Amino acid sequence: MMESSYIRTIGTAIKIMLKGSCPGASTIQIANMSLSGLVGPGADDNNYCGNTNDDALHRAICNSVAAGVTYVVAAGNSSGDASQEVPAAYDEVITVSALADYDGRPFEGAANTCNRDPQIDDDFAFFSNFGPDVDIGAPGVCIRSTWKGSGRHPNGTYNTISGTSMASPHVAGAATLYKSTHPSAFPGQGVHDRASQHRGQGEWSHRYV
Ligand SMILES: [Ca+2]
Ligand SMILES: [Ca+2]
Repeated sequence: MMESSYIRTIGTAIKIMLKGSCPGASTIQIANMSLSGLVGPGADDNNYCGNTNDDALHRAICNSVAAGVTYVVAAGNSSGDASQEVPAAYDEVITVSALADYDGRPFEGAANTCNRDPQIDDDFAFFSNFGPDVDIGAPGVCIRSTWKGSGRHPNGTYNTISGTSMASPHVAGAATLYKSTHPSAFPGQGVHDRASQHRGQGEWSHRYV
């Protein structure tokens, strides 16, 4: 969970990127944000992009989306409504909940692959945020990925963890593939809507679907 100072710092980083002072900024088309900050009701001032509640992060993301960058963000791991956390609450981003899938196949039955989380195959992750702000769900339980370096592995290693931070990169990858074959697709009318259309039958509006 982020503190407000970190949220402001990320907003500033996005603004710097937009100004072109970040190397390679002009080539960025998809951004994954595996992070969330609990801010409570009113986190999203809806179509006003943070201008009515002085939300610098929301303003920065809206400006970036307007410049053509698609944002894919973690819904958050508070087992609550995603509207309480940012950037998950913003309507301009693709918000991703987590589900468990241990075999890449539909229908429950595959065994838990990390034995740490009491989570049934093909079920909504117990820790995942939910609600109308969520656009899509993706695997986020027992996910093996790269991990920051420390101790015996100063240059980085691998780890298996669970969280919506592990789910959003799946969607960011899919959005990147879509963008690669639809280069003119814009975040609002293109990539975002395409992701929402393919979210399946679940509405992701309740704790479990
Ligand atoms: Ca919202
Ligand atoms: Ca499965």
